[in-house]
Amino acid sequence: MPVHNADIAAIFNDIADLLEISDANPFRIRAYRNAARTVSGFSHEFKTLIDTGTALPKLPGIGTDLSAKIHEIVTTGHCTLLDTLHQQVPPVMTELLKVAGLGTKRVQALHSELGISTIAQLKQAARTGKIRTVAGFGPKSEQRILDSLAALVEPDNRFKRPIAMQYAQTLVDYLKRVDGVNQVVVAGSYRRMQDTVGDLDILVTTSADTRVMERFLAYDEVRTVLAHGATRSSVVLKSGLQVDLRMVKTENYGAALHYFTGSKAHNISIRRLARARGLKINEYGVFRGTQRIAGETEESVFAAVDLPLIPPELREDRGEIESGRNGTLPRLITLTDLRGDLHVHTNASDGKNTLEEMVQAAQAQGLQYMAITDHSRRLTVTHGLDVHQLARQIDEIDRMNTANAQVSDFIILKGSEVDILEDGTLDLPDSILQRLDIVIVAIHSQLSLPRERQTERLLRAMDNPYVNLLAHPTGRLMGVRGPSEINLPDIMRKAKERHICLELNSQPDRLDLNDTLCKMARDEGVMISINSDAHSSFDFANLQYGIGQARRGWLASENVLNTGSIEMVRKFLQSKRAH
Ligand code: DGT
Ligand code: CA
Ligand code: CA
Repeated sequence: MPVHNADIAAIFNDIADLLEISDANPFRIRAYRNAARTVSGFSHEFKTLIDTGTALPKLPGIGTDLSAKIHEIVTTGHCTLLDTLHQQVPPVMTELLKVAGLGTKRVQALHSELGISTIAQLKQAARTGKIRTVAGFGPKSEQRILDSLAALVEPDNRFKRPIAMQYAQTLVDYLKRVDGVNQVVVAGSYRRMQDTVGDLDILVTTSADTRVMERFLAYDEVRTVLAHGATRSSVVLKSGLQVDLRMVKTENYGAALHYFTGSKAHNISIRRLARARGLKINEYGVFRGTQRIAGETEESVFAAVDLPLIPPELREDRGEIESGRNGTLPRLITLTDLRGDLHVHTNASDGKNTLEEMVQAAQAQGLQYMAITDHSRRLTVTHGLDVHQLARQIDEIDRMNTANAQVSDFIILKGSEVDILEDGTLDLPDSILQRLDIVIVAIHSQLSLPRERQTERLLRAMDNPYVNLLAHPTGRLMGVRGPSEINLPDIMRKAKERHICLELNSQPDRLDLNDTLCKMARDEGVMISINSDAHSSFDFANLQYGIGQARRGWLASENVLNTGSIEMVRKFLQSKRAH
């Protein structure tokens, strides 16, 4: 039974839940919650690292103890601490703790008095006036419970891309090993590179005598079989991820792939085009009357409605059909187009690796240059650099570049990720900013100011003559908080006017700017920079997620600053100082 990062994260979350119920030290509880988040957002499978004998990465909040636990979980499938906690703590009513106003003591009281252990039972008891009969509760607290039950948001069951990828790749490898299986492809939102997926839609082509359906249902990660047929089945994996598998004939492959790649909105528009030509499109092919005229390849389906192949990332009915017809589809950026990374941290602030280690990792990623942009001092949680520390780093980078020049062409740019203070001024003085090659600015506090004030704050920061790049412009953190309220058209106008790049931050729970905002920036002629925001040498792998989002945002290589040579990048960065 393979152990995925998400399984490790689930165990850490369970530990945190149980510690919470037993009133453990809040710091310890938070350590497990943070570790769960870090593990599930990490771009490499721990199992693979351990199986290949790779040293576990240094990750924020994961010290020796948690590393040992990860090792234990991956190699044994269990965590002794969790097993012990399960024995010590009474049967858990963790889901009740999610109801605002219910702490451990009250949950236990409700359990012992009324036998309540689920949200459904709680709701029933509150509705029928039973809660108020328990000592310590009254009609008022009963009403409060009903109110917070109403406010409980449905859990978001979508899976972030890196996690979906880990489940998908293991399953695809498994299916490919089954006799008689030819092609295996994951369609749906997964193929369209969406930042989250609701479920996996897998298509397989096979020879006649394959037992792939049986093997699929027997996959050891399957928890529940929802539907089981000769050519299509649906299951839920132990992780909660649903997977639909469809067997398609080779001759129908293109039509099926197009249909199940979606999006639904795109499919509807394509079918409308077909109808206008007297054709009918479904998952088996393109038909004129009863005659099938296309469907073996996706190209043939598009060609039947006079379109070139539209890349899956664009299939959202956001203008791709018109562009295809006019011959103006963009040549979408690819990972290998990136020549550098302009947002990287080291252990001088909250990164985990040294400058040298980050240089090695960037070169291993195939990059030719990288900007070191540690945090400024305001962000105390990140051990930001003050003027003197930054000055020392600048000297160190100068020395390294000189030494490197003997052995390689790799260039380190001197930079900083400077905090934008609440009034829009910057956390470092111009005297030090002018010594840098690149100045990134970003908001890390007061993310929920009113729209007008937040916009003013950003615009003022962007007026500083040294600013080159606005990092993670909207501040969204998937599953944690939405985007800040800002007037993006105003920000984009200012960016263009002041030669400031907007970032597409590639951390998989940021992906900020998102797809539609990337497209908007492109249409406005604003330069984008796709950066890893690496905090460890493993994080250059984030760039693949940024590229997925960039492609959904219609970006071509020429829209992205760090596809250029170091000379072009320097020219862009310096162009604003000449103004
Ligand atoms: P998800 O799973 O919520 O992340 O999003 P999708 O796009 O993967 O949606 P899903 O799994 O419900 O369906 C996969 C594809 O199948 C979808 O993108 C388009 C196609 N499809 C599903 N239902 C319909 C439908 O009612 N009409 C059409 N034309 N296509 C559909
Ligand atoms: Ca899907
Ligand atoms: Ca589906």
